[in-house]
Amino acid sequence: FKLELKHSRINRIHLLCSFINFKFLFFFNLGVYRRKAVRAYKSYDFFKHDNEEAMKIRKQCALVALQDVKAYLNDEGGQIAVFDATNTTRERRELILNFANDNAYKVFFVESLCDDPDVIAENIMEVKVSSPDYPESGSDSVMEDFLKRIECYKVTYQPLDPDDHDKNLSLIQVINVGRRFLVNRVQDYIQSKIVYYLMNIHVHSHSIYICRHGESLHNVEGLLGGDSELSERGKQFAAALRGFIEEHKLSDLKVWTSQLRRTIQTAEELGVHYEQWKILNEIDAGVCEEMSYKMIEEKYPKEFVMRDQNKYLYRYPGGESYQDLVQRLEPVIMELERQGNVLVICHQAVMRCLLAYFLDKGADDLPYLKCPLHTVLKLTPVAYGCNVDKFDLGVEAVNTHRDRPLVSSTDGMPPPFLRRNSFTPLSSQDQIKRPRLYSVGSQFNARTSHAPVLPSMHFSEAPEGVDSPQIKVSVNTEE
Ligand SMILES: *[C@@H]1O[C@H](CO)[C@@H](O)[C@H](O)[C@H]1NC(C)=O
Ligand SMILES: CC(=O)N[C@H]1CO[C@H](CO)[C@@H](O)[C@@H]1O
Repeated sequence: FKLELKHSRINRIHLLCSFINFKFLFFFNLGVYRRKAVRAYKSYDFFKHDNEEAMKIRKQCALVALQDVKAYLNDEGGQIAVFDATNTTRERRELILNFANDNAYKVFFVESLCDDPDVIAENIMEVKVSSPDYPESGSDSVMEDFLKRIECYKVTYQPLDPDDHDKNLSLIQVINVGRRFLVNRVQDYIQSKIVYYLMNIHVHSHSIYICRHGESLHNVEGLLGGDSELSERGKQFAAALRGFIEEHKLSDLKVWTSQLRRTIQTAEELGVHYEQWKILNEIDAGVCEEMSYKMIEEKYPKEFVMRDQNKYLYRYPGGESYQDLVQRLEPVIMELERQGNVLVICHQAVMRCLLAYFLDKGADDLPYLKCPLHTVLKLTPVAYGCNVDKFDLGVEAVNTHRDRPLVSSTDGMPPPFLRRNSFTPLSSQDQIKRPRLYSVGSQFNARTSHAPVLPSMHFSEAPEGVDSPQIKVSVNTEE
């Protein structure tokens, strides 16, 4: 039967898609709509199929979400929408297929099947204890509540049937958290890409350690790029990093570097095996390589201003932009998702991109993330995000961070010409997984006046010992 363990995977796919921005993507999580409609989630009672009011609310939530999907895809340039719900009946799938058919959208189903009790228990602990449904409960009661919730789903659940009834659908079944996969009728590039991600992303706990190389001679002189060697303090950092690895007992650790001397020299000190990746090399500053910011400002004043205007999209003449870098790093990110514990010794711009991926930062913030020298970040992906621990190894280094400039230089002036790359912004502001509720008094109201409305539902405080909460529903349906 089905378990909601897809969340952590889908979350990661969402991250990756929006990160490498091969398409826009928005996330419609029915749980979020439901939580919005039902402010206080009480217990598994809500998920009983014979809880009629609750059933109505869930259906209604689905219709509202589909409406939002439509607005997103038709009017906002969206290209992929993830409709994330436990609608586990043929009837509900039919509803979605008809909706897609009416609007000429393609549908790809992702189903996570899980019948191994150990996997289920582990998953509940990992994924659900940090779920917004259970903000404060202890883990025992969460386990119990969620197991009951699974029983509720089981009553109505009809799995996809790729051998017969659903043989014409495009779908992937992920069986027991990735032990097996069943893939049916993949129609296009995006779908095959999604299959590829699903087959590679795992949900075992692991940590990714990221740091920059030790301070280099170019760092000391304030020069960009190049391929200089470590400074004395840089070498001290490399030694400190060795101590760090020993102290944290990171014995099964994989170490990756770029193919530039400063990262390799740092890794050499560690006395462990390491791999060099060319695609981890620092952003290519083109004609500005081995120049200081001051030199660039004097020699290429226009370039200097353009970079400040949009540091993410700006591409150095003959070099790269942050956007290029993000594209270049996709294989590294995929491999980081596949691996266990990894230490990545890289560079400032590269580290910013990797951080932005794991911390879900947009194009605006990415080029300004603080990644000081001689500091190790430990990233531990969890179901609903990523934990970050920061370790300053206590070896001094120059500061290579340049803050976001205040936008005063262009006061009243038309902004100078911006040289554009092929234009695909990283991610829209509005990408967070929350319902948009167009139907509730927004600008889309007029156009979608037939749109369903999210019901509002009030619980009167249930007295102690009363099993199911009193539910008052005001549902405005057109059924
Ligand atoms: C699958 O598609 C074929 C050809 O379009 C059609 O004849 C058949 O009825 C479909 N099968 C199902 C189970 O929908
Ligand atoms: C568990 C659940 O929500 N089941 C519902 C899925 O969708 C169908 C059709 O809309 C409903 O009838 C089920 O109750």
